[in-house]
Amino acid sequence: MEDNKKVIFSGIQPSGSLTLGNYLGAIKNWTNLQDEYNCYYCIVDMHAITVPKEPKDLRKNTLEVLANYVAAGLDPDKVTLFIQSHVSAHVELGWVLNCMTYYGELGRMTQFKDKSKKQENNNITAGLFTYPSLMAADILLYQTDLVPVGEDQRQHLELSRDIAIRFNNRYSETFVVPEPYISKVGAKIMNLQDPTSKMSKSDTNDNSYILLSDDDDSIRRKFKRAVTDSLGIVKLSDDQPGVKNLLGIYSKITGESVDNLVQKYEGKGYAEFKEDVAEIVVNELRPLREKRDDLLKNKDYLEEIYHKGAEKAENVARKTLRKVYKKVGFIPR
Ligand code: AQP
Repeated sequence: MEDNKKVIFSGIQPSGSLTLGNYLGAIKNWTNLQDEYNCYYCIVDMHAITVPKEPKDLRKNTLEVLANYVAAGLDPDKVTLFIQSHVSAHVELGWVLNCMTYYGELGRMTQFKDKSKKQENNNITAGLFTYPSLMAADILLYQTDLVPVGEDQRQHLELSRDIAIRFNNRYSETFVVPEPYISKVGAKIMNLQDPTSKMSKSDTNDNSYILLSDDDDSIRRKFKRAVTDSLGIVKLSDDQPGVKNLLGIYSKITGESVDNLVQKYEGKGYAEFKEDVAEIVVNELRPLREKRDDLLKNKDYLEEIYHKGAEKAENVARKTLRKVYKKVGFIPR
């Protein structure tokens, strides 16, 4: 890895099959960064257990996320691909940062508020509450300059920055303070049934999301059912969140500007527009799905990738952790 390159860190939870939101908001952007930056892309399995998970599903989803990373074009020889639970420095730094994060800050996180509402019997775990300080540890361990995430993660990243600044002020310069790297188009892909909330892999309504594992016909069916409005005009307006979302998806995949798309669909109804969006998504996801399925047949290769990734990540993470332990006053072993 070259030292003069800026460092990028990002990750995805193996909390289910990945969605078009994870792909367009995260992975697709990551592939464009791998030559210019020193990139760490993690599968954050420890974050995934902040809400209960079946062990066998977690194992399956973890390998699937890795296969999706590689299928989407991330080159394991250029970037560091690894599983969070393989590098114990994440929880170790996570604990130290927990002790520097305020209760009030964590309580203000909108993801915590949203996810805790969905928990049955009010069984909200401490892990869900302190998720952002573990996320701060993930990022700060690698002296990360830039964090490419979707708009939905901006608030967590702001908190990571605040924690880094607080630590640096209290103990002297230790962490690089990371900046968000959020692309404008496709920054937030919305739920197809309720376009005012984001598309999420843990949603219970199967029609609300497009999964990277969905077959062509399911994708077409879901777009056909996507909620729009009764105006019947394809234009970019906050009053038409469903149409706006479909325009964003179309534009993000093809690179065509939204203005061009609005012109193209002038005088045309939603049916044709939705069919076209569906075809674009089908053509984008089909090769990815096929490659992903091939990779999943080759478990040895996937294992080789995550072993090598953990080793590389561990070396860097330990160095930061040693520095942190010394600064807070822990006696070296
Ligand atoms: N709808 C989205 N639009 C754009 N980006 C998105 N991301 C997630 N959903 C969208 C981006 O994907 C990355 C990984 O997210 P994550 O899985 O770690 O957590 P998440 O944001 O909580 O994703 P989900 O799909 O909503 O998972 P669940 O349902 O388990 O909570 C991040 O970069 C995120 O911005």
